[in-house]
Amino acid sequence: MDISGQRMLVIGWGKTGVASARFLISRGARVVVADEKNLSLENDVLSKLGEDHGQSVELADYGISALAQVDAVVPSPGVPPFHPVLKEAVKRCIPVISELELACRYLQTPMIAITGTNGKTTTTSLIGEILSGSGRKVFVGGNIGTPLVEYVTGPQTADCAVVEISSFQLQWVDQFHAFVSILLNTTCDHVNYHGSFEAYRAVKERIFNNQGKQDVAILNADEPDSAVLAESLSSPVFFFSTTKMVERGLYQEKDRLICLDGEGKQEFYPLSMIRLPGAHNVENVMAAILASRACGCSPENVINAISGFSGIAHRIEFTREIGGVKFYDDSKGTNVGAVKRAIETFSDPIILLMGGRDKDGDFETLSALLQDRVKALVIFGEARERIQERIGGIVPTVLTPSLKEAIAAARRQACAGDVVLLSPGCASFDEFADYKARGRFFKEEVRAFA
Ligand code: UMA
Repeated sequence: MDISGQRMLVIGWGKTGVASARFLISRGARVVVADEKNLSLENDVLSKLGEDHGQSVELADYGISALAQVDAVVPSPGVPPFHPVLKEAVKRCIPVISELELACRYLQTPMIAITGTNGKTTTTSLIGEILSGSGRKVFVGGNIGTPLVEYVTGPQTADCAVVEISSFQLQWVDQFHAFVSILLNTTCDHVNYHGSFEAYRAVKERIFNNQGKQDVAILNADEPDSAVLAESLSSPVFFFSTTKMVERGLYQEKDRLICLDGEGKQEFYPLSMIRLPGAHNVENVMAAILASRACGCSPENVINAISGFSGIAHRIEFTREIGGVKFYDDSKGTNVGAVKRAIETFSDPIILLMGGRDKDGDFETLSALLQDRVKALVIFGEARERIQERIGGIVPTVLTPSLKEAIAAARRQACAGDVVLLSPGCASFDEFADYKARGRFFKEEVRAFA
């Protein structure tokens, strides 16, 4: 793909937009930027970079007029597929290329791609740890933080790119290809963006696009649609399961994991090596083992890295114990599936903090679990009325406008032996810049308790 001299419209001036523009400029393209926020490119480093290449980054109005004389559009992941500018671009046959697709067209490093509703970040980080512990030079990025296009802008010196990929990033792909692709699970999420669960699931399955016999697909055998999906793939499929034996892949049997290569060879991994809490993390670890073994890492290196991995921030992260009450930050739990997994991790009574910006979550599917495990529910933020309608009152419920008040209310309700769990099941954007800022705020508040 030769983009030199092409006029490219970048929509969204966040992490992805800035990184995409930098890449496009470095390849000689002319960049036009539009964002729903008012932008000023004066003093912006990229305008300078553009000038160094004999041109400046232009600003366009945030509307269909931005498409004038544009050769292609690069939307940021947060821009939904039904956005009027994208719909119009499709109508006019102007190519729409996601940042991931753009990066893939120039990527010279083999890629391991990880998607799924939950567990992506843990699995991606763990694969990164195993590969670097095995002496490989690794780029770890994508939805986890650094866009892939940023890596592609540089000298591409890694042996392997381990890339967390969201459904948003898979929205506008075509030539995307990874030599190892993992689909961890799919439960209801981002319906307000994709339009339906089916559309969301179909986009997630693009993680296997363009795979062939020399590639590896990794699937969760405990997911209802995996067997049908496996039939449609051209790459060899490795399954993982915590509930049943699999012919090729990894499964849990009592206190160990058994790995079968499909040709009669077996390997064993002790469950005691896993320091992460919850059954869902056993799944994440199994997916990481399969991916690392596909890359040639030795079982010893795999076990060493897993034994040393204690998890990631804001993912059921222990924060503090005060007066016998344990506080956990699961701010990254932005959908109902993640809340379920977080609740299932604990056997102690839970005071659950949920709320934020609703993503059309199917909160009612939590009802039985709330009854079983949750002592009280504190609902906060923009989504509080909707959550109240769906599951309020199943257990004692308190509504508060903000997270700050929710934390104070949870503390009042808790007594020794309880767990206070922030697992919001919603996006953070009503009160915070992102889930990390929300998690940091929770931790600061809890650590400030007298
Ligand atoms: N914007 C528009 N119009 C829109 C939407 C956004 O103009 O319709 C503008 C905003 O004003 C802002 C910019 O676009 O200036 C933000 O773009 P973005 O929302 O795509 O976010 P980025 O900063 O580019 O970050 C993205 C991912 N964000 C989203 O997908 C929403 C980050 O994932 C990712 O880390 C980053 O790229 C690098 O790859 C975050 C996320 O919440 C963690 N992801 C979702 C999730 O995990 O559930 C998918």
